[in-house]
Amino acid sequence: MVDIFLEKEKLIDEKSHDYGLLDEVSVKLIKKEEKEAHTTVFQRLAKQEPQCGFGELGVCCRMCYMGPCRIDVFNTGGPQTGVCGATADTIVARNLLRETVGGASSHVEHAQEIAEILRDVAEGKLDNYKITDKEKLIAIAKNLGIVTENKDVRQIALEVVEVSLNDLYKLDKTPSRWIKGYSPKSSYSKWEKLGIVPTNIWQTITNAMHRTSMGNDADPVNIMLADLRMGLVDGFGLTMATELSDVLFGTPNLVHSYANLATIKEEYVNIAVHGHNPALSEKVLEWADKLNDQAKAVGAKGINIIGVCCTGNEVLMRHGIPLAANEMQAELALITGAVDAMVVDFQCIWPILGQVASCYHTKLITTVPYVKIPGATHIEFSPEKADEVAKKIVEMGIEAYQNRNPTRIFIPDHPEEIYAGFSVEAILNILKKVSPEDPLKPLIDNIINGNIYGIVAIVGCPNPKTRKILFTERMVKELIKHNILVVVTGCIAHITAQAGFMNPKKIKEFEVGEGLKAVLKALGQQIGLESLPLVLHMGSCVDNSRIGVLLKAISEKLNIDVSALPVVGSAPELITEKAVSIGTWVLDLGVPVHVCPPLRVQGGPQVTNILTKDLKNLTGGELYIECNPEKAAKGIVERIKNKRVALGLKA
Ligand code: BF8
Ligand code: SF4
Repeated sequence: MVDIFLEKEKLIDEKSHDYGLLDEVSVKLIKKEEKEAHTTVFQRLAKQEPQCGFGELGVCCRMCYMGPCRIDVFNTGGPQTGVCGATADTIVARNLLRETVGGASSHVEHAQEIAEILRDVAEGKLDNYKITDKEKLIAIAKNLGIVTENKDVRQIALEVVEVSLNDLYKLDKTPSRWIKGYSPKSSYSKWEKLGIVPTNIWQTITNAMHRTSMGNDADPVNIMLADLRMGLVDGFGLTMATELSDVLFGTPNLVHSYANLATIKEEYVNIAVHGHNPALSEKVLEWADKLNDQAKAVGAKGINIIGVCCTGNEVLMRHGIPLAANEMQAELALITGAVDAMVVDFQCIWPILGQVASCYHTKLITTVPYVKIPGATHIEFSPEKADEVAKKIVEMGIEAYQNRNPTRIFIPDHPEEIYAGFSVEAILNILKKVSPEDPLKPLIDNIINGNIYGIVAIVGCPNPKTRKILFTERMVKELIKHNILVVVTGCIAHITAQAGFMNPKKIKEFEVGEGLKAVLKALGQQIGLESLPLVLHMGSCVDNSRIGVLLKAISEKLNIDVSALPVVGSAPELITEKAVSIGTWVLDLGVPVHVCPPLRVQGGPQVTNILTKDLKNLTGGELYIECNPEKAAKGIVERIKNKRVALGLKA
């Protein structure tokens, strides 16, 4: 067992002061928050400490009212089972599966909402959205095995939607067509052998809740198989959400923009879009444009939309909207005193925002019937009312602008320049400039010759526990020294953008392996940049599916197993159940996954063994827990080296 208590001490040891290694501007804003809103994330975290060791190890069970039960994993004479007889491994496995359900259902419901918009557009019931990327629609149809010849776009869209919704609810026991169509062949055949390919997606979720309730599945191995199946449900949700969003809102391409809280502009009406669903944020953008003159009429220079968390990634990738704040910085955006409205939809929206917004003139607006926050104004969004709602939200921002308190405004200087928009299509377009017939060839050749030693996908969240030691930045710095191509999504994309890794002009400020530097330079120059950025921004958390699409393409082109590729995933600052479910899907694909803070499995030796050892022989995946950034980078590089050696490549 990795001693998480020791790891925790190490985190504390590395604090240089109260706010750890956080930059001066962040500290200034945090102090302003402390003074004006009487709360900060670090204070709230400190009040929780020491956090419950049973919870951290995953051995607390509250599935029934004979409990809550907890297991003494250190054998100091305490209980070895719960009242019902459940062992540590049973409890750990059940808890993990329920976490994975939490994440997977978030992504699946997100996907379903997008699919329903596409259905209504194709049926002619909705005219305020449209099919923007027809080529993408046809590509999706082909992946799903739908014949597209001699069919018009609406017909194709309807058939794609039918397959999508049928996957969710199908009554026959055939496997999900999305999972089959989008998964690497070698991984898929392993899943078939393990019997974990889902059929009806919603039923798979219901079953997971059922089997983990009291008095059902007590076999840790059987529960872990259900967990791996839930990872595939998550992959399904991610992929469907991304692909259908591209159809409706466009597939991202290279964009130039700026990152950090300095993108808030004092003379403008600032409206922050926060959450995950582009169906809302796209409309807010549209109406901000239409009502710009209205903002000027009240003395502003115009309307400035800024992006928070994954919605920020969505609108950056498709429109170049500035990437202002990650999930943890959402409250700091309000502390600037210059955000006039913050509109949210679902996921990763902290309840504290209601309290903090109430200390300023800011209007916090919730829009989803199942996501309401005390202190917020609720304006219910639905695709039919999208224009009306978006217009009202923008108008509320304009009105609130007039109530600002100028004495409380503090906006940092120096937005960080960034290039983003690296969808798989965008990456292939760049590679096509070098090799029009076979775009993957230059990428694969450079992996083979070692210029690119391996690819690491760094995904997930900004955990205040790891933010203090700048975990992500330190790990990325180590990886790029070793010629690792880093791709990012989610809030990690915000972190790396703010740290300068997406600014080609800053490459010289970092120690970068010569091979990687040369490749990025050569490819960047194909598109008029001095180099590609050190870190490629591939989108929001659902856009992890883009990484899956790329892995499928590479593995099938080379005809080798995904688990053999020199590729590793990492969630170095994990917060949410969604990050857990994404990680499970990546393990399913056969890719090693690094995490910190430790996944809550270490109280169950059998479950820990399955994830860190046995899985290598099942899917090829491997869980790797390490909470020191430099050591984590070393462990990741070692894993890539082993894969290169096994492939007979230069190590
Ligand atoms: O889905 S990275 S904190 S915003 S969970 Fe949330 Fe984590 Fe951010 Fe996007 Ni993803
Ligand atoms: Fe305790 Fe078993 Fe009930 Fe869990 S299900 S709370 S272990 S009695």
